[in-house]
Amino acid sequence: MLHIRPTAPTEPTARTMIDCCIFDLDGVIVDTAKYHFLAWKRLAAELGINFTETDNERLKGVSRVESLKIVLSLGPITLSPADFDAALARKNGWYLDYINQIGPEEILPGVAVFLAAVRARGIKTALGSASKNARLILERIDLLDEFDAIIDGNAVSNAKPDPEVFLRAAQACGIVPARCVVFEDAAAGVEAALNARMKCVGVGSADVLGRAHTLIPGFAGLGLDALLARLA
Ligand code: B16
Ligand code: MG
Repeated sequence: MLHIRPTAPTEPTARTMIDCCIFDLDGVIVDTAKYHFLAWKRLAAELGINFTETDNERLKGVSRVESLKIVLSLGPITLSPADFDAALARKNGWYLDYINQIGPEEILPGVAVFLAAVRARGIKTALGSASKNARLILERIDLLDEFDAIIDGNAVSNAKPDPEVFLRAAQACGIVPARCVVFEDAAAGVEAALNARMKCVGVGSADVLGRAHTLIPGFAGLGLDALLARLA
C-alpha cells in the first residue's frame, strides 16, 4: 500500500497590491558609487580640489552634470562650457575603465534571488536609474534580461526627485503608479518615488531614507511575501 504523507497546508501568501517593482541601480543592485568616487577624485585632483568619501555621498542618485557642479562648488571653481563638457567626458572615461572590468560578482547580496522571486510571481521588473551607463552595467553583471523595462539617464529630462524616471518605468510596464514599489538608496530617489505616488522601500538607513514607506538593510535573506505584507 502506498503511503503518502499529507503535506502541510501552504501558508497563505500576502495579498499583494504590487504589480511592478522598480529598482534603482547604483546602491541597490550594484555598488558603483566606489567607482564614481575614484573617477571624481581623479578629476578633482586635476582641478586642485580635495574630494572626500563624505563629499561623494552628496553625489549618490544625482545626475552626472549635477555631480560635476557639486564637485566644482568644493573649489569653488568655474569652468567654461567647453571645459565643463570636457571634464564630464574625462570623468566618464575613467569611470568606464572600471565598469568594463566588473562582472556578476559585483551584484549586491541577495539581489539576484529577490529579482528571480519577483519575476516568478509574475510581478513586472523595471530599472529606474539616473545613470547613462545603466545598460552597460546591467550587461556587465548579466542582469540585462531580468527587466521588463529599463529607464535610465538617457531617457529622462528631469532628474530625481522629479518622478519622471519612475513614471516612465511604470508606463513602460503598463502598470499604474499606485501598484508600483520603488527600491532606492538615495534621498532624492525616495522623494521621486513619493512624488510618483508609488510605494518606496529605502535600501539603507533611516537617517537618509526616513521618508520611505519601509526600510531594508539590503536584499540578503529578504522574503518577498514578508516585504509585500509590510507595504500592504
Ligand atoms: P552616470 P542611480 C546614479 O545612479 C548614481 O547614484 C550617481 O552617483 C551618478 O552620478 C548618476 O547615476 C549618473 O551616472 O555618470 O553613469 O550617468 O543611483 O540613479 O542608479
Ligand atoms: Mg542609487
